[in-house]
Amino acid sequence: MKGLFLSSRRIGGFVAAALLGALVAGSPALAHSFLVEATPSSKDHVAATPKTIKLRFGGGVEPKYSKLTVEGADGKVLGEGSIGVPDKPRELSMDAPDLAPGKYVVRYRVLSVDGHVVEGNYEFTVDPK
Ligand SMILES: [Cu+2]
Repeated sequence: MKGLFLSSRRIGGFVAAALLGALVAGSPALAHSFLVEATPSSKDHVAATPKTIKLRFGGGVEPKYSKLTVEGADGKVLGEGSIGVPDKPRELSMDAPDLAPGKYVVRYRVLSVDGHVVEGNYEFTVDPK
């Protein structure tokens, strides 16, 4: 997932560089705030609805311009939010909606402090009781 994103970014960068020349080729790419940890995390099975969904990124993110959503397996948005922690600029969380047993998708679209938007999604499962 991460590797795929990186390589598509690289291809995108290559195309842009071809179009715009050295201007784009010289832009820094290392500081993107990629997702490094999440609770619940990808492919997790949890026994009950988590109180919060928390994501930690590799760099600072701007809560005001970021969004986390939880979707059901049918793609319906069940909850969203973007709560930042002042002394933890790499973390974002949201209050989780009440979730029946089933599969859910956490989707994130965040603005990292270097100005780039990073987006992705992963699945977790609430197990039946
Ligand atoms: Cu970046």
